[in-house]
This record gives sequence, structure tokens and C-alpha cells, in this order.
Amino acid sequence: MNLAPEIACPPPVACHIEGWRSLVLDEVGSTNSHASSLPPWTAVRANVQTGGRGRIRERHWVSDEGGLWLSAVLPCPGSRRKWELLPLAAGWAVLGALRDFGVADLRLRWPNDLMLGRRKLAGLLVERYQPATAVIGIGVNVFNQPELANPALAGLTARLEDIVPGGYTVDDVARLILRALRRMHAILLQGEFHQIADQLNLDWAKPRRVEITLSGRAHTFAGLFQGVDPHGRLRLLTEREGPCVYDATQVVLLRELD
Ligand code: BT5
Repeated sequence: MNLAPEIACPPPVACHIEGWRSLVLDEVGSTNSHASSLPPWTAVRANVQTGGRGRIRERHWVSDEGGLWLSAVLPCPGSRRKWELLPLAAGWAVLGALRDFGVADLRLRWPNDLMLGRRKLAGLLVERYQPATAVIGIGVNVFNQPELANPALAGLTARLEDIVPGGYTVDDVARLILRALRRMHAILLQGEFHQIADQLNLDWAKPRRVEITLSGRAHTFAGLFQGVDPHGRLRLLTEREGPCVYDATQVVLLRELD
């Protein structure tokens, strides 16, 4: 763990971190909703979210005190297509930051869940509220106890404190992630997603049997998940049709079968 000198950032204030204007709130519904009208290179973090949202409608994100609930507004100039792979790239960036922080054996679950085995350490919600920006919402369990807040999550979550011994704050973790998002943004801005794709394919861990649901299609497809191609399309090896690729934006849901 290699941390820059501490920057005091008590709530609710704005300070500058890693080239970001960073706001800290005590409590908010959802940091993503709060960030929806903020300018690029602004990040907002809350100690508690009362209406934390998951990627799929109706899914609630438990956001109790002690976790990192962060939304970062990134500029997305040019065509919308150029930024379609942002959700994948953001997951890769957060994974890299947490790995550098000392979290070993972290893997990705499509599209951007950060998993320790079958336990979820972090989840991302990437949304476009305005044409020229994207909001990257990041939830990381740090010192909080989501399983106490929602017993239905028993055995399904992981938290940083149990993996990396203390001596840090939630703001330290935020700072590393914000720095990683900046680096990732520069890569996408250059149109170099293929650089990320190579590394992403190492981070999915072993090939897995999965079932995917595509937008606008009622039935699901099962096969062996084989990561992404250089364009960020999902590669699936199916029994009936052999290798198939699906556009990342088409894949609504992926369920791991083993
Ligand atoms: C996600 O959705 O994983 C996206 C989570 C994004 C949360 C951040 S926090 C900052 C920003 N503001 C927001 O309002 N959201 C973002 P999804 O893949 O749909 O997973 C949701 C599922 O994860 C839930 O249905 C639960 O099963 C599980 N879950 C909920 N809270 C959790 C937690 N704290 N830790 C681990 N798993 C959790």
C-alpha cells in the first residue's frame, strides 16, 4: 500500500484530489443522481446513501456507513459509440486500484462486478445523464457491514477491512480510484480500448460456464465465457454454434453457472 500524504476532507466540503474537485456529503439518496448535473472532473462521495441503486432496475445497493459510495463525472467528447465501453474500462480501472492497494485474488464478473470468489467487494453503475459526460458510480465495501444491513446478503459480500489491514481511511481508497479513473479515461480518449481488453481478459479469471440474456430477446444463451475481443464484445463458446461474439451494449444480464 503506497499512499500519498493525507488530505483532510471532513464532510461536507469540497477539496481537490488527483485533479478532481471532490465533494463529501453526509447522507444522500444516490451519489449518481446527485452527480447527474455536476460538471466533468467532479466527484461526489457520501457517508451513507439512503437510495443506493444497482445496475438492474429494482436492485438496491446497500450503502451503510463506512463504505465508499462515490460518483465521478467524466467528460465524454465525440461520438457516443466511442464511450460505449466505459463500463468495462471503469471496472478494469477500479480493479487495478484495489489490487495496487493490496487486494489479491480479485476478479471481475461481467460487466464490472469486483469479486473475491463468490463474494462481491464492489459494484459499478455507469450512467449517461448528459450527452457530453458520464457518471461512474462506484460502491466498495470498506469498513461497513452490508450483511448486517441486509441479512439476505449473508455470505455474498466482501469488505476491504477484512482483506487489507487498517491504517487507512475511506478517502484514501477514493483517491486511488479517482487516480485510476483518470488514467483509464486517457486511454479511452485515445481510442485505445484494445490495451484494456488484453488486461481485462486476464482479470476475468478462468473461463466459466455462463448464461446470458440479450436485450430484446426472451430466451437465454448458455456457453463458456471467454472474455472480450479487442472491441469489447463478449466472447461466448456455445455448444450448438461454436464461438459467438455479442456487443457489450446488447448483453443485459450474465449469470455464472459454476
Ligand atoms: C451493482 O449493481 O453492482 C452497482 C452498484 C453501484 C453502487 C454505486 S454506490 C455509488 C453510486 N450511487 C448509486 O446509487 N449506485 C452507485 P448490480 O450488479 O445490479 O448489483 C446489485 C446487487 O448487489 C443487489 O441486488 C444485491 O444482491 C447486491 N448488493 C447490494 N448491496 C451490496 C453491497 N453493499 N455489497 C455487495 N453486494 C451488494
